[in-house]
Amino acid sequence: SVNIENLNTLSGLHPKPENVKFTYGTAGFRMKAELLDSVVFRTGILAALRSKKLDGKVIGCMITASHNPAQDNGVKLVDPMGEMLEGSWEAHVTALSNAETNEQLVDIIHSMVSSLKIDLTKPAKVVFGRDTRPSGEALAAAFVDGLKVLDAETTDYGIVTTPQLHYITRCLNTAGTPEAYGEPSAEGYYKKLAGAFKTLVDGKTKLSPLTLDCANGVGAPKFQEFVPFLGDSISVNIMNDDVENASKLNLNSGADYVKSNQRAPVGLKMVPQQRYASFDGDADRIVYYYQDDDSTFKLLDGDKIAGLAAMFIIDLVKAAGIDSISVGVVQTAYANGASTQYLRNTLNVPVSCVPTGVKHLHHEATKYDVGVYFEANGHGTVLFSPSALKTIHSAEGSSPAQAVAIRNLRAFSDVINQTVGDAFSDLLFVETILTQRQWTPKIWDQAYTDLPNRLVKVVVQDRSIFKTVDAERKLVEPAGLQDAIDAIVLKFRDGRSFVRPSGTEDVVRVYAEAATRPETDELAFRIAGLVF
Ligand code: 16G
Repeated sequence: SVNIENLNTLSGLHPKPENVKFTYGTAGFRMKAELLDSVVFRTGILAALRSKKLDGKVIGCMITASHNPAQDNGVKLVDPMGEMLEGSWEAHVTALSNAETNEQLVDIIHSMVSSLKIDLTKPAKVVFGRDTRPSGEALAAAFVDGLKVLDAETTDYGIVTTPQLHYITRCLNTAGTPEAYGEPSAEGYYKKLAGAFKTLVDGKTKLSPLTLDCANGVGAPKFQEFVPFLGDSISVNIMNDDVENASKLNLNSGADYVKSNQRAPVGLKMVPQQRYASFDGDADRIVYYYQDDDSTFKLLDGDKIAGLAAMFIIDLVKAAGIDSISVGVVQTAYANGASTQYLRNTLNVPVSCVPTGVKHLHHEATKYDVGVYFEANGHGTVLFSPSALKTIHSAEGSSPAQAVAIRNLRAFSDVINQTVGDAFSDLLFVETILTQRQWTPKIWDQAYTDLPNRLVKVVVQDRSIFKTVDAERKLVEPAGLQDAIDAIVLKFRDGRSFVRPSGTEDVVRVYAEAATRPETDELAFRIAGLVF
């Protein structure tokens, strides 16, 4: 059983703040950093338990609060293949984090051990990393204390992007197997991605430089580190790369800012028809944008990236002569209606809609041979099923053109981080496609025209009374509200609107789209009025 004395001593160093209720949500625990010490300590205990439960498989932990301001931090766990912590364990880590006394903590651990049949004599291995937030170092130390409770073996990967930590976790767990994913280090990651990218753009005319806003986060030093591996295959001008000055993190910059405000980040003077991209604070999300000749700002968001990727893969699979491989796309209700139409009617691919949050999209995407998944906000990636990979790797092609397409498909599957949405990897595959086609951002944008849309936050007394079904597109509670919404939506051309409680903030979100900007604004306003 657990060494109680040891636990009491360590836990005493990380007391739980009073009157705070913690919840492991869509993106782990995330809040003001000063409240997180006990939570991160206990997350360490849980990570060790999870590793023991999985027979000593390596569990990952990332200390980050993504696009939140500098004073926040957070923690999330990574399962062995690089995916998010299994859903049923979210309740266990939530329970541990809320134990008020050491006795309760011990009780919860013991009841997990017995109900989940965890063999405590098994080894535990846990790796961790963090973003550039100043609070990260002390929280990492708290995490290590948690690991000590169960004598877990650990490696500190220091400052890394979230997707790098996911990648490393998968590499460690697959080393020496036929599914080996790569060398478990930042360098191994750079080599793998850069090697595949160079194959994909080999012999093509290089595009004009890309300007990359790194939100003054971990993406900046890490992309700098990446540049030598890419050599002269791409040119990127990095901006918003000040990680010394913590208060600048995500401030008026980054993917979330650009997507929400539909405008350039601070410090950027846009030039028409040039390419721009923004990472978020932990580099797991990206959006592109450009300025049109009439000075309008044009966003190329996760939906546009998904459309581009699906278009390219469908063509490549055809060119390779292996169109037995099916391609599907996964979106959420936030996907622009025009993007869904484009995917279904122009590309003729199946589209599924799932609730918000990367884990839901990721899970659904594994159902396709090649599953492209993106949230409109720029979280996403492309998953190749084991059987699709096998087909791609065993195909030979009966003409030189087919052989080239097969080689490209293989490299494409390597340039894409299969563990989680990854801004570096997404950037490289977008750049691959634009380079292969010699497309400007404007040409990419012409696939379809976004319907005007509006997202409104409504502060309500109790967001837990809002219950949704149908991938969050319909409300079942409060009773009658959905009928009222439907009656209003009907009056708007191309109208669509839904209401869902946020998973990360104490608000309800209202999304609306319609044929024109004024109609969209009116629709959003009227639906918000119903919720308020
Ligand atoms: C989290 C999710 C993100 C989602 C957002 C929705 C992950 C890694 N992150 O940040 O995918 O878009 O929550 O927030 O899953 P909301 O529930 O407040 O609208």
